[in-house]
Amino acid sequence: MPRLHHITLVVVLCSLTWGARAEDGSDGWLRYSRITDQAVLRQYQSLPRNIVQSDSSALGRNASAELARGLRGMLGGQYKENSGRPDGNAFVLGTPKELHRLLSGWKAPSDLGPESFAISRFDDHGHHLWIVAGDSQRGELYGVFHLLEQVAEHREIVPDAESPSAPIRWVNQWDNFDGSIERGYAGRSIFFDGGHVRADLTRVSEYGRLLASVGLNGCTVNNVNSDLRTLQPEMLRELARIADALRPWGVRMSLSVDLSSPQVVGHLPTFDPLDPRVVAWWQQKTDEIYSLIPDFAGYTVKADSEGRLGPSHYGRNPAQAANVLARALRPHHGVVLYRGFVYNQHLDWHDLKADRARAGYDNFRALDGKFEPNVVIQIKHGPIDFQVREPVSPLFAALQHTNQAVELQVTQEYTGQQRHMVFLVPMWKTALDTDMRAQNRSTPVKEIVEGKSFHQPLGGFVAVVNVGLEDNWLHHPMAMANLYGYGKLAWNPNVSTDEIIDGWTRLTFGNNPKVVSTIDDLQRNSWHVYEQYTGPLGLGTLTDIIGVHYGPGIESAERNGWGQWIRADHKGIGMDRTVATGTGYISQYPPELAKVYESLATCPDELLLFMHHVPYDHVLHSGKTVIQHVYDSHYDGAATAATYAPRWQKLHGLVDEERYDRTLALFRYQAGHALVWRDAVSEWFLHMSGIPDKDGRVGHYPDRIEAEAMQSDGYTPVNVTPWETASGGKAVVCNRAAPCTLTTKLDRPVGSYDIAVQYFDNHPGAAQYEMTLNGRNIAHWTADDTVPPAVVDKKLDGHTSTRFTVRGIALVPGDTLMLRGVPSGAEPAPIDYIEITKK
Ligand code: GCW
Repeated sequence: MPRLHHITLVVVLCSLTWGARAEDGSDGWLRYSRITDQAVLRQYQSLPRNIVQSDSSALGRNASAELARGLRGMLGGQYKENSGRPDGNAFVLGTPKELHRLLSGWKAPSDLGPESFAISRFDDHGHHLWIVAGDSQRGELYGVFHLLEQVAEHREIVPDAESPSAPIRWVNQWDNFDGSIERGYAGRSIFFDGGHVRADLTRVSEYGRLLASVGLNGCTVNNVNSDLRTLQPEMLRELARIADALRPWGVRMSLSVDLSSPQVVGHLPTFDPLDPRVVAWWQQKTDEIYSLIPDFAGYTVKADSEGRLGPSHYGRNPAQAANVLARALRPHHGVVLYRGFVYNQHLDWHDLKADRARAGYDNFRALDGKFEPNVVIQIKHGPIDFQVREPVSPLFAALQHTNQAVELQVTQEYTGQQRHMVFLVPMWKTALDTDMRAQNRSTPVKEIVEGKSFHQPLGGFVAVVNVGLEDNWLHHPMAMANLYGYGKLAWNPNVSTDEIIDGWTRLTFGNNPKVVSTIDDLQRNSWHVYEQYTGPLGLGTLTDIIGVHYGPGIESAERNGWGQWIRADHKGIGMDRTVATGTGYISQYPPELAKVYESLATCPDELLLFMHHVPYDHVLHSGKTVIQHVYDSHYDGAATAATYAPRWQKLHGLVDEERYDRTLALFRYQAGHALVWRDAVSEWFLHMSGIPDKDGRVGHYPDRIEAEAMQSDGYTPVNVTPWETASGGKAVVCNRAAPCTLTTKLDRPVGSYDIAVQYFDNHPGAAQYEMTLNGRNIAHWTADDTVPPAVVDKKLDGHTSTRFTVRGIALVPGDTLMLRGVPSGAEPAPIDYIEITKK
C-alpha cells in the first residue's frame, strides 16, 4: 500500500475510534453523545457559541466548562468561554449580583430561592442572550445541567426555573478506610485504600459531577459503622483532600463519627455527652475540622445500634448526644444527621409482644422537640431495614417538632445486589406518597421530610449509594437509574416515575424510540417482579438475613434476636402487629392510617403479613388464598424475569456492544437466579403448610434430572443447607483433583431442546464444566462469576446457586448426556440438577 494511503487510513481509523469512545458506563447519564439527526440539530443551530461566566469561583468555572463540554459533545463545534461583557450572542451564567454587574437592564426573578436556578432569554444591545441565573454558584451549575439534559433528550430549550424541595439532598457511602465497602457491590472504595485516602481522587471528582448533575449536595464518605480513627488529626488532613475534590461540584463532605471518639481519639476518661470535657472536646474537634474544611457539612451518627456505642452507655438519650455535636457545628453552619436506626438486636423470639418495627418510634417519640435546630433525624423509609416491601416508618408522623430526613438505599442490599435489575423509584415513591394522616390531615411522607407538614426549617433526603471503583459505578448497567432517580426525587419528589425512567434511559442509551420504550418498560415493572419472587404480601425479602442478604434463606429470619421474624408455623404465617391481639405496633400510626392496617378487611394485601398473622388459607382481597398467592407470585415473577433477556435481545445493534453484552449476561443470570428463589420459597411453603399448589407446579419438575440420580464417576452427593436452596435438598460435588462425570440416558421424543444445568458458582474458584451429547461436546463454561458479589462464599446455597443453559439441542430417544466437572481450588464443580425443556 502506498505510504500516503496508509497515513490516510490511520487518520480515518483514529478519528473513528476517537468518535466512538468505549461505553464502559463510566459517564453514567452524562454521555453527551453527538447528535446526528439533522432535524434535531436544527432546533439548536441558533444557540450561541459564546459562554460568559460572570464570576470566577471554582464552582462557577466548572459550570461554564461543563456547558461547553456538553454542547461541544452533543452539537460539535467550538465554544468560547470568557468573563467580560457579552459582545455577541451568548450564554451568560451567574448569580443575580454578578449578572447585574454585566447587564444592568436585566431583572432577577423574584423567587430565586436557595440553590435554585432560572433560565431566561434577554436581549442586550442587539445580542441574544440565554441567561442561566443561580441563587448561588451551585444553582448555576444545576441550571447548566438542566439545560444540557434538555439537549441530550432532544427537547427544545425554553425559559424555565426550578428550586429544590429541601436543603438536605445527601448520599451516604459505607466505605471503610481499608478500601472495602459495607454492602457495596461494585468493587472497592473510590475514596480509601490500605487505611488511607487514595492518592488519586479522579473518580471522586467524577462522582461529585454525577451527584451535582441531579442536584445532590452532600456526601458522607465513610461508613456509618465509623472507623475509630476518623477524627484523628492525621486522618482529618487526608479527608480534607476528598472535600477538595467534591467542592467544585457543590457537594459538601460530611463524616460519620463514633460517639466514643472523645475517649478513643481524645483520650478522655469518658464519652458521656453531658460531661463538660466531652462537650469541650467536640467543640475543639469541630473547630479543627472547619480549619481544614471550611464548607464541612456535618456529622452523621449511628449510635446505640448494632453494636455501636452511644449515649445509652451513660443513661443519656439521643437528643442529649446529638445536641452536643450540633452546638459545636452550629457556628460553622454544620448539621447533625442522627440516625433513627436504633434497635435492640437481642430481642426475645419467644415474646410475642416483642417487635423490632416498634423501635424507632419507641426510642425517639418522647424526644420530639428536644433537638437543636441543626439536628436532623435520619429515618429509614420502613421500620425494619430496606426490605423489598415495608410500610413507612410511623416515626415520620410522630416527630412534629424535629427535623427529619428519609433514608433510602440505592445500593441494592436486600433487592438483588445489582445482579438483579430492580428499579427502586416506584418503591420510593410508594413510601414518599404515603399519606400518614397526622393530625387527621394530608401529611404525605415527602411533605413531612421537606419540612412542609410541620413547618420545620431543615430536612430532606439521604440515600446510601455505595458506588465502587468498577467502571460503571454500580455494576449493573441498569442500576444507575436508581442513583439518577434518587437525585431527581430528592430535588422534586413529585416528578413521576415515567418521567424519571424516560429521562434516564434517553441520557444513558440514546433516544431511539424502540430502545427507550423497551428499557423503560423493563425497568418500570422490575421492583414488582422482584417482590413477586422474593417476598410477597409484606413478608420482607425472604433472604438469609443473618448473612449476605442476597439469595433465599427463609428460616434465617426466625428464632434469633434480630426481629425480622415472619412467625411461620404449620398453620399460619405473619407478624401480628395489631393493637387488638399483637405487638401494638399499628397504634404508632396516626389513627386514620392505624385503622386501615388494624382491620383485615382494609389492610392492603401487599402489607398483610407485615401487619397480621393469618392461616395459609386466608382469602386475600384478590380472591386468592395466601398460600396460592405465594405460589403464583413466585411463578409469575420468575416467568417475567425470564423475558428480560429475550426482550433485551431485540435491541441488538441499537445499543453499543459493551453494555449490550454485559446487560444480556446479567439478565440471563437473573432469569436463572429467579428460579432458585421461586423454587426455594415455594418448596418451603409447601413443606410448611402442607397445602399443594392447585396448579400442581410446586414439587413437580417433570423435565428435571437430579444430579444425585445420574450415574457418577467421582461425584458424591451432599446435603445442601438450607435444604430448599437445592432441588431435593441435595447436590453433588467432585472432591478429588481429577475431573468427575455424571452420565444419563435420555428418552426424549425427537425435537429441539434447551438443556439447563443448575450448579453452584462459589467464590473464589473457577471450576470448569463441559457437556457432551453422545460423546460430542455441546457446551463448555467456567464458573467464575462473583455471586454473591465480592463476598467469599464457599457454601452451596441460595447465593451461589446459578444456571447455565445451552439452547436448541436436537435430541432423539436413547441419547447419552454427560457432564464433566473440573474442580478448581475451593470449588468442587458442584451440580444440582439438569433440566431439559422442549423449545
Ligand atoms: O441494612 C443494615 C445493614 C448493615 C448496616 C445497617 C445500618 C452499615 O445490613 O450493614 O450497617 O443496616 O444501616 O446501619
